[in-house]
Amino acid sequence: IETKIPVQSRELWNKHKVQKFNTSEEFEEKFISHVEWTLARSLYNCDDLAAYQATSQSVRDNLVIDWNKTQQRQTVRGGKRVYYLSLEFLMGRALDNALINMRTDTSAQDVGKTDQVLTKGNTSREMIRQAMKDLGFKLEDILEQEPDAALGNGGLGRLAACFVDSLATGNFPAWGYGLRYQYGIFAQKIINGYQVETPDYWLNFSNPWEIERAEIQVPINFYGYVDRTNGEQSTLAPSDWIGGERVLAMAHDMPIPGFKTSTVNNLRLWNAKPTTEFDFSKFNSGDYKNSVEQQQRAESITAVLYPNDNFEQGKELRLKQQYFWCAASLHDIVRRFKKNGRPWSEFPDAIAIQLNDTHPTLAIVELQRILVDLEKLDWHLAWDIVIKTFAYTNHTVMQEALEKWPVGLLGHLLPRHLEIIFDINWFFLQNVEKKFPHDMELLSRVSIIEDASSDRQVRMAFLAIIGSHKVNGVAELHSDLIKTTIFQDFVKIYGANKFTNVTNGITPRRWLKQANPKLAQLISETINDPNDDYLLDMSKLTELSKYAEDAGFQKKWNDVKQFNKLRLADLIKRLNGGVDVIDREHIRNTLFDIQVKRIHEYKRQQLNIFGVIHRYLEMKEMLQSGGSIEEVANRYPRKVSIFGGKSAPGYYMAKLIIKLVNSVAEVVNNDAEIQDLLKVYFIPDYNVSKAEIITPASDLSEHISTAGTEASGTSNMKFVMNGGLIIGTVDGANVEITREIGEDNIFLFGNLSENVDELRYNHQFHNPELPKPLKRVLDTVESGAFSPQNHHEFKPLTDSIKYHGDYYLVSDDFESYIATQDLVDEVYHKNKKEWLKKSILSVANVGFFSSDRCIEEYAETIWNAEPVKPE
Ligand code: 9GP
Repeated sequence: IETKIPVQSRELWNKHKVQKFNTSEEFEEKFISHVEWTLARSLYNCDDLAAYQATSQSVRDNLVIDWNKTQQRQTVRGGKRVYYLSLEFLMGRALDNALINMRTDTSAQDVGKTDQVLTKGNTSREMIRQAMKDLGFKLEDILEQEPDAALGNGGLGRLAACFVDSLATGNFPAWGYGLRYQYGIFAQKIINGYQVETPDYWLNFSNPWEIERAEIQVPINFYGYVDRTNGEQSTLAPSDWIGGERVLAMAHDMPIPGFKTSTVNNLRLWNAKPTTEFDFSKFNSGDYKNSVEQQQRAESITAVLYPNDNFEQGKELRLKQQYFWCAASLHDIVRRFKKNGRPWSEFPDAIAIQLNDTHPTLAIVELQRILVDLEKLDWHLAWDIVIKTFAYTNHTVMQEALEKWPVGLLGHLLPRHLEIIFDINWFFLQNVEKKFPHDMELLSRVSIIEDASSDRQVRMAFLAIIGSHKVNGVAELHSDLIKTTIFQDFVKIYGANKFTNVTNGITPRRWLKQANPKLAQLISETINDPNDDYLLDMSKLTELSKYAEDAGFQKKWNDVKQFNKLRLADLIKRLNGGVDVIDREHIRNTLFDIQVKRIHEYKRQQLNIFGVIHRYLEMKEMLQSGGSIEEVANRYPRKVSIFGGKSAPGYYMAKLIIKLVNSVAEVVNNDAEIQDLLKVYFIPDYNVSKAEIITPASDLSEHISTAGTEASGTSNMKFVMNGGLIIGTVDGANVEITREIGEDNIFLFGNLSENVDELRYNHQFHNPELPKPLKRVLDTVESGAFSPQNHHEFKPLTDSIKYHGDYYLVSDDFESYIATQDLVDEVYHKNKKEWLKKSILSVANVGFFSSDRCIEEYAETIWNAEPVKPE
C-alpha cells in the first residue's frame, strides 16, 4: 500500500503503534483520558452523558484500529467489493451493539468468573459493565444516554442496518453508502390522542460514532445545460455538462464491527456543504448577502429524512438528495477503483453495487455518464459494464410507492442524465421491438418514459431493472408477485432468470442477544454454548426442540417472558407519566398482544382496533345480560392490546387510526365494570431502542396486512426470534415463517392473495353486506361512543369500509380474524403448556431468518463476492 512516509521513518511509527485496550484497567485508563482530553471534563463534572461519550470514544478507538487493518487487508487482497446503496440506515444505538460484537471468546474454565475473565482479554460487555461500576457508573444508565440514529422510516431502513452488521460479521469487503441527515425520522408525541411531529435533532450532542472526513469532499453539480458547441451533436458521444449550482458532499464514516471477528467495515454517510467557490458577479454587483445565502442553502439537501414509508411524494428536494448521494458515492467508488490501475472492463469483477429499492437508481445513469463523458468509453461498452455492476432489490408492489419523476423536473435538475435515460430507453425499446415485432402496446407498457398523460414521467423501477443484471424481491410470495404483476412484461423480455428471491432476515446479535439478554443466556446455557456461537450458526437452536415439552425448561422459558413483560410494563408506566397501565399482579396471566410498525391502511391496524372494540362490546353485553365478571373473564381472559408506530405526517387516514386507538384506550381503560380484563395502550414514538424492549415482551404479535401487500415484513421475524407467537395473514415472509416453524405454531387467518382482485371487484360492483359483528363495531364507532365531542370524527374510516370499496378488505377478513383471536385465547389461557411448546419450537426453528443467511445468498447468487477473512 502506498504511503508518503519515508522508509527510515516507518520504524518510529511502528514503535509508537496505537494499541487496543484489552483489560479493564486499560479501558479505565482510556476512559479517563477521554473524559479529560476529549471532553475537557474531570472527576468533578463527569455525568452520565459524559460517561457515555467517553465510553463510546474508548470503544471506538478499538474499532478504529481494526477498521484501519480491515481496510488495508481488503486493499491488499483485492477481492470483489460490495457497495450497498440505501437512502435509509435505521441503525438505532451503537454502543451496546459494539460491546456485543467486539467480544472475544471466554475459555470454558473462565465461564462465570468475571474477575478472571477481566484479565484474559475479554473485551465484552461484562468487562465494561464491571469497569464502569468501578468508575462509579451503571452501564445500563450509560447506554440510555445514546440517542437513536433514526436515519430511516421502517423496515427498509432497518433491513439495511441488519445487512451491514451481517456483511461485517461475514467478513465481506463491503461498505454502506447513505446520507447523514441532520434530522432523522421525526419524534412522535401523542397529544389528546393525536400524533404530533417534533424534529429529531439527533446530533445535538456530538456523535462519537462518526469520523468526519473533512479531506473527502466531492463536488456535485445540479441544473445548468449540456454544451455542444464543440461540434459533437450526438448524445451518445462524450458531452460537457455545465452545472448551474454546485455543492460539496463531505464524508462521515461510521465503523461497523462484525461479531466475533476483527473485521470492521464502513458506513459512509454524506453531508451537504457549501463550496468555497464564490459568486463574484454577485459580490461585485454588491449582492454579497445574497451570494452567501445561496451558499448556505446547500446544507438543506441533507437536512431531513423524508418521513414517508411506502409512499413517494415526488418533491424536487428529494430528487436532489438522491442525485447528491448517488453522485458522491459513485465518485468515491470509481476513485478507489482507479487507484488499482485495472482496465475498465474489469470494473464489474471488482465491484458489485446493490440498489436498496429504486431510490439510488440514478447511480446507474451516473456511472454511465462517468464512463462515457469523463472516461470517454464507447457508449455500449460502458453500458455493458453498468449492467454487470448493478443489481436491484424491489421492496413493494404498491403503486403509490413506485417512484416516478416528471421528465421536466428531472431534465431541469439533471439535463445530461435525462439525455442518457432517453438513450438507454431507445436502445432498450429497439431490442424489445426486435424480439416482439410490432407490439406497440408492449413498447408503451415497458418504456422507461410513461407517456400516457400530458405530464411525462420517468419510471424508476423500469430503469433499475434495465440497468441491472439481477432483480430480487424480499420474500417468496413477493418475488413471485412481482413476476406476475408489476414486472410481468420484463420477465417476458429478459426471461425468468433475471428475477430472483432473497427472503429478508434480521441480525440475531441485536434482536436476540442485545434485546433479550435473559433469553440469550437461557439459550446458551441450555444448548451448552458459552461463547454464543449459535449467534453465527442459528441451526444450533434446533437443539432447543428437545426441551419443548420439558416442564422445568418451560418454567424457565416462561420466567424469562414474565421478566420481559415486566420490563415493558415499566417502560409503559414511564411513558404514561408514571401511572401504571398494566396490572403487575396478574401479569403472568395477561396476554400481551402487540402490533408495532408504521401505521398504514394496508398493515391494517384498523382491523386490530376493530377487533378490540368487538371484544369490549362482547364483554359488556355479557355483563348486561346478567353474566358475572368471572364468566366474562372465562370467555375473554386478561389481555393488553399494545400499539405503536408513526404515521407519515400527511397521511390523514393513518393519523385517524392512531386517534381511534387512543380514543378506544380512553374508554376501555377507564371502564371499571370490566375490571382490568382488557387494556389498550398506544406507545408513543416507536423506534429501534423501544423495539428492543417491546419485542421480547410479546406473547402474541400481529402481522395482519391484506394478502399481497406486505412485501416481507421483518418485525414478524424479530417477534418469533424472541419467543412470541404470531397472528397473521398469508402474506410476505409469514409464508416462510410458517414453513420453518410449522403451521401448528402460528395463527394464520384471512383471504389469500390470489382472491384479492375478485374480492375488490365484488366490493366495487356488488357492495356486499357487512358481517354482523363488524357492522356492530362500525355502528358503535359512528354513534360517538369513542368520540363524544364529535360523533363524525371517525366517519372517514368507517366510510372507507362501508361505501368506498373496502380496498384493504377489512370486512372480508374480520370474522376469521376474531375467530382466530378466540383460538389464541383458548390456547394461551387453557393450555399454557401447549403455548410454551409452540413458543420454544418457534425459536428453535427461526434460524433461517438470520440476516447472515440473506447476505450469503446475495453474495453467492447476485454479487459473486467472497469474504476476506482476518488471519
Ligand atoms: O413494505 C416493505 C416491507 O414489507 C419489507 O419488509 C421492507 C424491507 O424489505 O421493505 C418495505 N418496503 C418499503 O419500505 C418501500 O418499498
